[in-house]
Amino acid sequence: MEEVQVKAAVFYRPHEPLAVEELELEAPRQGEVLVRVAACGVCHSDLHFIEGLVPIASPSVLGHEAAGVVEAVGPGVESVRPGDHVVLSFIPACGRCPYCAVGRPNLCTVANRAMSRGTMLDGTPRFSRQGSPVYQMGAIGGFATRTVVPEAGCVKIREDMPLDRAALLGCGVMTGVGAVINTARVQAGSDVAVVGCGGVGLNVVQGAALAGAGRIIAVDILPHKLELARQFGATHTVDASREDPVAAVRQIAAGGVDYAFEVIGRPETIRQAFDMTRRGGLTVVVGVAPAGAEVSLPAGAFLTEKTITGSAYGGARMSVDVPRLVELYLAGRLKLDELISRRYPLEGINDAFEALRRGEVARSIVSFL
Ligand code: CND
Ligand code: ZN
Repeated sequence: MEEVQVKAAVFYRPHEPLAVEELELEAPRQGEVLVRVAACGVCHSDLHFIEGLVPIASPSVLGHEAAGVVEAVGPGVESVRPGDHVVLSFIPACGRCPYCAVGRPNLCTVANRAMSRGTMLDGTPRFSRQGSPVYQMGAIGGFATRTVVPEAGCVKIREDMPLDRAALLGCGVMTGVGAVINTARVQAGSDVAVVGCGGVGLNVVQGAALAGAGRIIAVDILPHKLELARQFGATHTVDASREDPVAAVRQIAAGGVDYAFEVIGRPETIRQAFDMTRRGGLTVVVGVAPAGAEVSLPAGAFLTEKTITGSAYGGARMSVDVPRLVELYLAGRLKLDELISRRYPLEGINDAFEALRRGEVARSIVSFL
């Protein structure tokens, strides 16, 4: 197979609009898959790169929340074939490293190395422009008409699952619901607070509802996000622009919640989530903080046996979790339609990021359908 031409949104430098331009895409190598992208969600992690808060290889095709249709496979690919519908994983776990071996594929050494380099698993990207490499976010680079990904980054799904909604499973839904189910293992009847109710946080809210949590307290600074959080299962809301969220949560759930999730990525709100966690409870940091940021915690609180942990990709075991999420959606138990506030063509990508920055959307998607 020959190289193909694709149209993609390319990040060159922070604080500059992405450039929508033609790139060359190499044919899939051993263990790789060529995918026609159907849709790619616009996640705040990509905005962190654009805002210069988190470093990424450059130039790079952003986009890590995608689904599409397999068009061709490289040598040795066995699990998918042309025509298959797939959700793409930005942590294509190798299955052999120590983390994979102990059942923590979201921490896979090989996939995380590829992620930090912006390459495929062999250390090189498949996009190029006039002969120079163009890197790919999370071994995906989903803001492109087509991409090449590792076989391990393809999760086959039912063909009756709409591909635009399936794309959301690739990050926001997996990260949010997974933080509740896989990382925290929220118990039925327990109290949960969610600080930050955007595309990922709303999925923490619906994950808590799925887990049968008791009180689900949504915290945000935008009233329309709190309204959405109610639709997604929040039982209480706190507008942190009007009142102290820690005091408010501790009043609603006497002494604090069993589980508090931070889904913004700021030291202040991580501290708030910790402070609204009750004795013996668990604080889960989902938000990605700016490079170099530090959080300070009251050391005395450890005597109360509080735990604080991170959650990467919602503890995803993609081949198990994605089909489960698909079944929940098709059974009417997982909200995806309600997450898609807007659809943009690839040319509208910079408007989509601007809308995300302003807090206007739950999630928007770039649709190639
Ligand atoms: P999005 O911008 O949609 O949501 C953030 C929400 O936080 C918005 O609703 C804001 O109004 C709200 N907010 C902002 N400041 C405050 C505040 N001081 N108090 C309360 N609410 C506030 O972002 P997103 O949902 O796409 O992403 C959220 C974070 O999750 C972000 O840091 C992203 O990088 C991270 C993330 C993590 C992972 C992972 O694997 N852990 C995967 N994807 C995204
Ligand atoms: Zn994301």
